[in-house]
Amino acid sequence: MAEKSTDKKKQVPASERTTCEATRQMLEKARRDGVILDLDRGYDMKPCPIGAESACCKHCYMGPCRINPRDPYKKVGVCGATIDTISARNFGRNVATGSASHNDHGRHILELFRSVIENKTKDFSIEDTQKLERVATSIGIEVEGREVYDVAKELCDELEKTFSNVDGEMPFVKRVPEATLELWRRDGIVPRGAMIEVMELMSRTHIGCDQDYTNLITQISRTALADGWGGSMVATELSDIMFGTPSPTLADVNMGVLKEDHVNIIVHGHEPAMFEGMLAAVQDSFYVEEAKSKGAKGINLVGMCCSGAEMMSRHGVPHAGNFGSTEAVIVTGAVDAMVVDIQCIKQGLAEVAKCYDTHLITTNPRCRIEGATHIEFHEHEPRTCTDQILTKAIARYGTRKMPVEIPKQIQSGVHGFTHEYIEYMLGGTFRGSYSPLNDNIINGRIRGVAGVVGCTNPKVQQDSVHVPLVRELIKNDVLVLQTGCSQIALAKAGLLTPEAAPLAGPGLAEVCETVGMPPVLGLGSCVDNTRILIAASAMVKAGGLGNSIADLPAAGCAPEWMSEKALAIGQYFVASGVFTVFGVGFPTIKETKFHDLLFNGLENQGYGKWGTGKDPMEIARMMIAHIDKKRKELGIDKARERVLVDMSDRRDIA
Ligand code: SF4
Ligand code: MSK
Repeated sequence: MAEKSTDKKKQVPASERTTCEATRQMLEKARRDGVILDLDRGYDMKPCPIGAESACCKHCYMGPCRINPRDPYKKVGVCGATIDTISARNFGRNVATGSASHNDHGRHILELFRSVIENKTKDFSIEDTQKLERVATSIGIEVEGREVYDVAKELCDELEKTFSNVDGEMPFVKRVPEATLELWRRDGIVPRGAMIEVMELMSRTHIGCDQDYTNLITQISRTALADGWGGSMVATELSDIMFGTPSPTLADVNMGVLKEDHVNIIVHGHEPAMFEGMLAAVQDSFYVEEAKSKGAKGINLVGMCCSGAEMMSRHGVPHAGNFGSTEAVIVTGAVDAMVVDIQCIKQGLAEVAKCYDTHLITTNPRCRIEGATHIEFHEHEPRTCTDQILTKAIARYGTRKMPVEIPKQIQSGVHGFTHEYIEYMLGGTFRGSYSPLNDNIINGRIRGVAGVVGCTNPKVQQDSVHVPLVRELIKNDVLVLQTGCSQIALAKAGLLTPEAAPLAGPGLAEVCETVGMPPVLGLGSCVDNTRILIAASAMVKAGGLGNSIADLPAAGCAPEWMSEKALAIGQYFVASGVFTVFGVGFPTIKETKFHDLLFNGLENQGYGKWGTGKDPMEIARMMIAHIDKKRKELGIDKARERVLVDMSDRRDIA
């Protein structure tokens, strides 16, 4: 039986759990139906205060050992480990897991790429040969006068090293600006291969191994860089080559994309292949007719979370909501099947799906859930899986028992920006270049660039930090690049349209209006954060803004983060030179040397640094102050007043 809500006294208004109106409605309905969602579980959970600050260790069975967070240097673990060792090891293992997840994803995409070029997988192909050549050229592969197959084969062999190398440097490291790369070489943190970096970090964090936090941080950075400049970048680039590089496309977001009179299938997860397979299958006239024979007007395929963001960017597939809405959307009763692959798939979905008679279907052998139906997806025969899913979803539509209540909220926006498109949009077809962007930064129209990315977290009212933070940044002429669940939060709030340009400060608004672009550019899923890395490198290489990524007037933020992947992403941005602020909280104790290293010391060594804050205005202030500091160091600072978003601005876009 599904978990039932019993303690009504503890419940706060649903509007305190989320600022998303559709999700609020569904949370209220769930409560009426007696079903507990993650949004309530998250608020009701009282996290262990010692664990929250990473002041405990269970790396061996002499412990677990706890340190007093209020007096972290008073006590050590049974083995003598200090708080700095304990928190560095815990942080390192978080980063290792996050990096492993992205690298596993990237390696899987590489395997698919190899099987496509070897003609073993016939349902997918090389869609974008221009991108193939561009990526190959970027790592030194000769393309002139060669067959597509030859170039693809060499690229595949070369990118394999991203995972399997045990020495040398990863292939995509060739894209890193020289000064940044020199810093990594100086400190011995250039990633070799993902497998060895993750393995070495796990080994170094074993009891009685690396017990100097200043030494541990080098392997932590190296493992994180193996994610950003390794597996994640492989995933993004090869997905573009196989499924097409996104370009700006109009797409609808929020639960209003569900249709009562259609068979609704939601795809949620991170790998694009299964979603691509579903997209092809729902167009099969046989299944469309089957759906009609059950009284439906058609089949409605929508996405959620990151694979949803990726498919929205690439094909304009509608998107039903971010991580914080994946359980709530099932409460509509309108979801005939939710199909999942890997990462960020809450186990709680199985119980909620059972309550609302929705098929929850796992498709990947690396992610099965007790209580869900497993129908494995194989790239070489996608229809074996997708046809079964369609049959189940159509049958469920024909026998829908649950009342259907679909929130009306729906918002159009422009998605699908890439670093290639930014170059083209600002530089033109024949002289595509980042120089116009740099020029606008140097002349002060654009104050700087911010990446605002990452998850939602039920510890925080859903979307309540993402939206005001981004509004404050654009108001202060900071161009915002977005990915993942953060992008969906802003899309729901209506900021991913050119019509949002007036919400920006006068300089940024002028650039947006001239080019016809939104002040907030959506770049896709969490692996697509690598698009931000490449854009940052291109800005350095275009000239005028310093020699390394650390010189750029830029900052990053994951305001409502929750996953270990987010920590790996944060660390690869910091190690690449970016000031990166995390909301919600941070798993270190402020008074410790390890915390000081992350939040100050790394910057003194030439890297970026971490920051943390909870209030969106406070986070914006920190990011803008950093951007201004970099402008000053570059000698492009001008006296400028920071503009605060007022109430009338807040009401402009509901
Ligand atoms: Fe305790 Fe040391 Fe074992 Fe960790 S490794 S549990 S600090 S004894
Ligand atoms: S899905 S990692 S909740 S962005 Fe990539 Fe969203 Fe964060 Fe998962």
